[in-house]
Amino acid sequence: MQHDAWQAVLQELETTRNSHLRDLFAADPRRAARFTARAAGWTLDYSKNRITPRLMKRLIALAEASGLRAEIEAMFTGAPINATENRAVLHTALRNLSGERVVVDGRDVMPDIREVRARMATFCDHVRSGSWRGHTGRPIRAIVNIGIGGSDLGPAMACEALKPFSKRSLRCFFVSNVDATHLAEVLRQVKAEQTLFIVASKTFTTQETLTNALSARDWLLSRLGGDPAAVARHFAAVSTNRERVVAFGIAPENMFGFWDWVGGRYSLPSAIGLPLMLSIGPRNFEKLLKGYHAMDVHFRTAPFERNLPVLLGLLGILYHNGYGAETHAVLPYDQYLARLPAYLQQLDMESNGKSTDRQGRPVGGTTGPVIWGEPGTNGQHAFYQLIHQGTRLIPCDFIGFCRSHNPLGDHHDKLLANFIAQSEALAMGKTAAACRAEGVPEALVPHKTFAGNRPSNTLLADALTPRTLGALIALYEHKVFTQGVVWNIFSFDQWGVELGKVLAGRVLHELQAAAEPELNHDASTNALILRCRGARPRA
Ligand code: G6Q
Repeated sequence: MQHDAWQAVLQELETTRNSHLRDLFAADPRRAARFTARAAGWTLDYSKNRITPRLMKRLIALAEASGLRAEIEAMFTGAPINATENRAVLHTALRNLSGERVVVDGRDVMPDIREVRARMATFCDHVRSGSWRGHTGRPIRAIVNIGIGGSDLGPAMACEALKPFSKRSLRCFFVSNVDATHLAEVLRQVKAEQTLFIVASKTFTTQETLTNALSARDWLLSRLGGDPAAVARHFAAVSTNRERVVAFGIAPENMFGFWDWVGGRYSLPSAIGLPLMLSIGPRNFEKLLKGYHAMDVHFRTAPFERNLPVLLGLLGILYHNGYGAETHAVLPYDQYLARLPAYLQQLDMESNGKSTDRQGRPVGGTTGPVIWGEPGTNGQHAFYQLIHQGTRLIPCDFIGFCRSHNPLGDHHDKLLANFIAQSEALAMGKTAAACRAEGVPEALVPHKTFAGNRPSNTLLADALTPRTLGALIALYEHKVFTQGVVWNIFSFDQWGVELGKVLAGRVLHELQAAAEPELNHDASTNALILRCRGARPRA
């Protein structure tokens, strides 16, 4: 981290370390307004953080000293900022609705993006209207996306989030795990003649995805009379690797491409979003892109003092590096966002789970936090105890909506009441004096006292829509980017994922070898391989 600017943050932090949020609110009637910012349909209230105006100034100065402004421009304009893979990072071009050119290696990438999106829209219209027929002449009723990681989590999360906008007669399923149970349980719920498989893989080399895709193809052919021509009516592919898609047997006209400058975990607005477009329709998909774009423009142009991604990024750094917080909880108060924590887990932890800086040296402090969470109010009856009264500091993001898609009785008022009350309780706590005033027996006072001063952000929008979802995802993408810049790490590679892929290939070979293999791993790994070989069914 930029040393002097960070030291200035730490110095200022010492002056506020002993201030309680109760006192900070009492001392400044304008605090909530002062620490509220808005963009792209979202309001961020960050007043329940351990901050003062002076501390925020120092944090903003840290962002400036880290060169964030120039880094943002470098990303948006296609500089090869994914340096270890020598690639541009242009997920923002996928939702660039401004009409501006985006040039990579001397070529404007926007016409290609628009061309693929138009083909996706035509394909989706055919499938949704029923004019696309399966091999036996029946319309499609089930979409099964086969992909993993970045080729799964985004569309899976977004299909769930935007269910109210979906075509209910077209059900979407997601198969990611190489564990056959995942595929088998999905196949039990669909009919071959009415199912469309989307094989989603940027590289088209991923073991899990190809294994599932081959098994799905066998299943389909076994049910449709074995005619290989059926594959063309029931399989589409999303990939950057045309050759391998064709080698798999998927017709090129059913392939939707994207580019190496789209990282897997940033790929939802690319063709990887095909299952989502099938589910919610091209017009709603366009609205999702508008939401992304609105947040992109905000990130690129708003002063850091009012810039939502920058603020969230800096506040995270305050807790992780200034207070030693290890984790960060994401708490959506909307059942449709049930998969958001898992999605953000990958986005954040795969991007910033790095211990080497951009110069190849060990990083000075800690980087990417552990991201976790569950939808409210379920979490309240499970792990919130630890957030309220445990020994760890856990910064939280509360995410909620003023209106519900299911306005049933007073459910939504109750949901919102919990949403609001939890951040209040975390910040204000409950004093021993308040317990005594309520007549709590003296022996129980320590147990019923809440220290409070536990920080949180509140993110609020009118309703969960394609637009607000797009803006929310972009908000977190750019938060992660901001932190990566300040930590001086590369956020867009994932060498840790690659190593696992290579090692699994070697062990697989040893598990399947007919003759007893010579094992040269550590003793534990050797023993595990032998144990599993011993339990294999004999041929
Ligand atoms: C994402 C990662 C990783 C990737 C999967 C699937 O940023 O790179 O999660 O998305 O490993 O890769 P393919 O799309 O190439 O199958």
